[in-house]
Amino acid sequence: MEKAWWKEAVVYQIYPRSFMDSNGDGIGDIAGITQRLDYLKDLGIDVIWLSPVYQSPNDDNGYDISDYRAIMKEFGTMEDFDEMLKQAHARGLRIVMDLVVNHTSDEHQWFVESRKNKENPYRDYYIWREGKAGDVPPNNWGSCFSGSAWQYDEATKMYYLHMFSRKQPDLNWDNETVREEVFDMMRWWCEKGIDGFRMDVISMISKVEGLPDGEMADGALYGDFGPYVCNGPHVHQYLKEMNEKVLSRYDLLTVGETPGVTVDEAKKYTGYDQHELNMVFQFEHVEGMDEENKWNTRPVSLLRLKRILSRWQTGLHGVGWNSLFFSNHDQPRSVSRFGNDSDEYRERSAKMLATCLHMLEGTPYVYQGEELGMCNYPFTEMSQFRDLETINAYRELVEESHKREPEELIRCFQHRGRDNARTPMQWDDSVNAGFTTGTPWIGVNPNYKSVNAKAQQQDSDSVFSYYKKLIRLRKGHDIIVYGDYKLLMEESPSVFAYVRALGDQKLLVLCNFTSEEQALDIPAEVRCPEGEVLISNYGREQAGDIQTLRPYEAVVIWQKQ
Ligand code: TEU
Ligand code: CA
Repeated sequence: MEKAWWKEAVVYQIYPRSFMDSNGDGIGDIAGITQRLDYLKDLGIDVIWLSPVYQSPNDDNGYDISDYRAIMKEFGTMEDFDEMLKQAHARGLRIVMDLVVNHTSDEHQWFVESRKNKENPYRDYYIWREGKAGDVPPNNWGSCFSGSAWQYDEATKMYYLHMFSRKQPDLNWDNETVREEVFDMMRWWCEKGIDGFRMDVISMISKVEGLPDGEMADGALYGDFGPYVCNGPHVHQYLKEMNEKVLSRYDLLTVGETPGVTVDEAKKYTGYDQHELNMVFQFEHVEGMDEENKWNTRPVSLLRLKRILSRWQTGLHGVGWNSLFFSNHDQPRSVSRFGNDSDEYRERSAKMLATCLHMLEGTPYVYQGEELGMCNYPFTEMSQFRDLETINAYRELVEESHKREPEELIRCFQHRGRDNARTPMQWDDSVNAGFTTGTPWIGVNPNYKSVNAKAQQQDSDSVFSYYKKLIRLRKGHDIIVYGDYKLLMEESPSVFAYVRALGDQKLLVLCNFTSEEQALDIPAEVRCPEGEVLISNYGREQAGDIQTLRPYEAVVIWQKQ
């Protein structure tokens, strides 16, 4: 398989608002990131993906951009950005920018013009339609953040489409001028020396012509836009164009965020012969468990997780490339969701999850604080939430439609809400976890006295030290990057076991996802009794013939014939 630096890299995602505040206003900023580059270097990661730092009115924390070539005031200046980029590069760290171009902010100059009148040269930059008789929106699509996907605009008495908030109007990618504007802006950042793009909801940029009504599920308030918006008719054409005009001209890491993607679609986005993107984020393993609605407290099914991840592993092997993640800024904390965040098992299960993920084929992504085993926040009331997805869902489901009970829904938010991932990074045990000297924009998790970076950097047995070791292993063992994958113990609801193979090497990965001891059932030909233990979260030193795994135990054994 062809080698590439972005296959060998580990990416670390920074959510700047919550990473490090350098000036005491309670909001993380770019100078704060620069201060902590040595921490990331110590961890051993290669690439930083920065969630958006562009000018924004912050309806959706920077995912609503009003100027793509300016830095958000709260985060600092373009000089701060240039300095951060320089300092990162000086340490051998690359910077990947978030590219949010399915939509802009409604405060972007393009939209300010577009809404003025129907003849405006920017009118066709966005998706405007007439309503149906009787103040009915053009179709029945619901936005991802509650309510209709259409907003009526008084000035021209027409509706504009917004798949996300009302302040995030969708760009019209069918307009060639829009595409050229986006490509221009991308080249501008590339010329600055950035190292790649994470492309926000890039699977949603091409809508089916005619914008047909979506199917209405039982009890749903809006129609399902999925088939008409995700992986739409021209998305691959537009990405090939982007690749030809921008991406292929620089040495970049590119990852598309692609809601609704299937393995077959992913082959088109990431296929080595397709000339679109390096890899995509798929969501089946984090969202696919939800039959109807993400607001539930259902536990994760390991069988299902294994089935999904294995399908992606084998599906893309040799054809395209996987990205590997259990958390990001839109997901709850991985140790709370897939592991066990009790005092007894938090560290053990955080290490197990990391092992399971980093030994798969693909590029691993570490979300800030995951390397410390940071947990979900104990939210109990609405005033603690900041995320518009959560706040809008409460308004729609409790206050307007009375479909849900307040306490029950808040329990679901506590379990699944995006704010779990957005509480401040826990640097040390001083006030506000060392994140800010001011008042943090969102509450600090009360467990920061025991869960923080400073303590873990000094402790060779910490989750942080374990991540360091995992990341280093990847650099010394090409089988971790390039080996193929086979699932073992397929029917076990408790153990995730797999074997990787490359030439005369074997890598056996054994993970117990439960708090009980589990018996193993590994075929003789893939057991590696003579192998070397590369890493273990119980300090296991000899491979031998392992018969059982202790609670949340993980072990990786490497053998060369
Ligand atoms: O997320 C896209 C997306 O699909 C999310 O709506 C995701 O499904 C949801 O957050 C899970 O509840 C991207 C960004 O990652 C997210 O932060 C933005 O809010 C969104 O796009 C709009 O830009
Ligand atoms: Ca600040």
